[in-house]
Amino acid sequence: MSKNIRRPFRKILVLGLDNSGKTSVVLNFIGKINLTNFITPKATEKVNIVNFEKDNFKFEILDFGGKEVYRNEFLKKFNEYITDTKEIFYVIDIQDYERYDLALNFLKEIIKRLNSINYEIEFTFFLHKFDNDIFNLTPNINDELIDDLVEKIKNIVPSDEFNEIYKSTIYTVLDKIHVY
Ligand SMILES: Nc1nc2c(ncn2[C@@H]2O[C@H](COP(=O)(O)OP(=O)(O)OP(=O)(O)O)[C@@H](O)[C@H]2O)c(=O)[nH]1
Ligand SMILES: [Mg+2]
Repeated sequence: MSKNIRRPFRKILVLGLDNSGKTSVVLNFIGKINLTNFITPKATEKVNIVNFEKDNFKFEILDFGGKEVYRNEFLKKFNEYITDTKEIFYVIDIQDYERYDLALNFLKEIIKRLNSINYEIEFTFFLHKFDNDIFNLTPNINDELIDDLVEKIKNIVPSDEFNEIYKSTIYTVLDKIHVY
């Protein structure tokens, strides 16, 4: 007899702008936390599908390319991609504060489409690259800026669709700080 145990299936879409750290978050999630994996990941083209088992779940993770062309392609084929999806990981590069609005606009487009088909989903947000204090490259990032970003996210996403908002960084992969 085959040992084909049916595990619960969980499909996750990983979305956000280009260079926000989506692929790095996925590598972290699937346990590839050797730092060399994070040094020079190639920009994702279209979408990369990762199948993975963890905590008795079978995960199918769709790691999308975040460049404008791929974001538009995703929105165009939204209904196809969303089928069977339980959760969206939405990744925002907190050091890229000049593109917060662009990141929020893409989020709005996703919510609009979810609403139009009445599709309920869980969201987990990664306020990623939370290591500006380590390198001191982006001193403009302060608590006020982050609080404002969190408020804006909460205003866009229906409260019953919230899972969590994390601060995350590949430099302390085991240290996720729960902020909501
Ligand atoms: N400082 C810092 N850099 C990071 C972090 N995570 C990823 N990076 C860097 O950010 C760049 C982009 O990371 P990716 O994971 O490829 O980003 P992506 O969102 O998958 O990009 P696309 O595939 O183009 O959409 C890489 O140079 C990473 O090394 C982080 O936590 N902190
Ligand atoms: Mg990528």
